[in-house]
Amino acid sequence: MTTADAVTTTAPVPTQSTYQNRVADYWNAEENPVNLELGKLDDLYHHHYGIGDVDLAVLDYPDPVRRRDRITAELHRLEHAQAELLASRLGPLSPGDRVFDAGCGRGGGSVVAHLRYGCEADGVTISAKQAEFANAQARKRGIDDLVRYHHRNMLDTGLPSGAFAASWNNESTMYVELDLLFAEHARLLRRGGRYAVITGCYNDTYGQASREVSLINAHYICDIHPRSAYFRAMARNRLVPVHVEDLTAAAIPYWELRKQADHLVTGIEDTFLTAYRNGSFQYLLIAADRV
Ligand code: SAH
Ligand code: GPP
Ligand code: MG
Repeated sequence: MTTADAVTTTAPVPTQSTYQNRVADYWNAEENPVNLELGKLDDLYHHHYGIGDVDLAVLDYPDPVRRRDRITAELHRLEHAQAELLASRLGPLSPGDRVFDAGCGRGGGSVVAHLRYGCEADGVTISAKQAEFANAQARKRGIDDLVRYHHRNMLDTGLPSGAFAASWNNESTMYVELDLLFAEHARLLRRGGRYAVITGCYNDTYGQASREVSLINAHYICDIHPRSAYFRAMARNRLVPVHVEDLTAAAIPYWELRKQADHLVTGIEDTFLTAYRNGSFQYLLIAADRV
C-alpha cells in the first residue's frame, strides 16, 4: 500500500472560503457542450483551450452534420495539443514517479501525463462532481490505482510533502492567490522537481486589466493575474523558471474556429479574440524547477 492509498476523494475540503464555494458551484453545475462533446470523442475531458493551426478544411464540408462533427473534432485536437505541450514540459518522468495536477477539472490532464510517462497522478479539484466524474473515467480506463482524483482545495491538499516529481496548473491559477498556491507546490515537489503552468494573464505592458480581461473574469468567476505576479510569486517560493513561452499567437486560431462553431459557442469567443489582439491578455507557459 502506498501513501496515496490513504488519500480518499471524500475528505472534507479544508479552509474553503465563500468565494471558493461559489467557484465550486460553477464547476458542479458546468455542462457546456464545448467541453462534454469534445471529451466524449476519446474520453479525455479538458477544461482548457487549444493551440496550433486549424485545419480550415473542416469548415468546407457541405453536409451540416458532418461539418459540425469535423469542427468538434478539430477543436478537441487543438485542446489535446495544448495538454501534450504542458505534459512535455514535465519530463523526463518514469512509472515510479508521482505527479500533482492542481485544479484538475474532469481529469484529462492527469490521464495525458499518465499515458505519456506511466507515472502516478493525483488531481485535485474544488468540485466534488468533477472529482467523481474523473475517478469514474479512471476506473473505466482501468487506471484508477495509478490516477486518482480528490475533492480538495489545491492550496491545502493534505498530500505528502516532497513526494512529487512534477506538478502543474493548467488554466487554474486564476482562482487563487499565487503565493499560497506556489507555497503548496514547493511543499509537494521534491528538490529538482518540475512545475509547469499554462495560464491566461494580463499583460503588464498594457497597464491594468482591460475591459476584456474583466469580462473574462466575470464569465468564469475568476481573477486573472498580471504576468509579473507569476515571476514574483515563483521567486518567493523556490520555483525558478527554466522555460517561458508566449502562446498567445498559437491560441488565436482555436478561438477563430470556436467562434464559427454554432453548436458549441458559449458567448465568450469574441472577448478572447479582442483581448489577445489588443495586447491586454496573453496565453503563457512557464516551466520552473523546484530548488
Ligand atoms: N486543469 C484542468 C481544469 C481547468 S478548469 C484542465 O486543464 O482541464 C479550472 C479548475 O480549477 C476547475 O476544475 C476548478 O474546480 C479548479 N479550482 C478552482 N479553484 C480551486 C481550488 N481552490 N482548489 C482546487 N481546485 C480549484
Ligand atoms: C477553461 O475552462 C477556463 C478556465 C479554467 C478559466 C479561465 C481561463 C483563462 C485562461 C482566463 P472550460 O474549458 O471549462 O471553458 P469553456 O467552457 O469556455 O470551454
Ligand atoms: Mg472548454
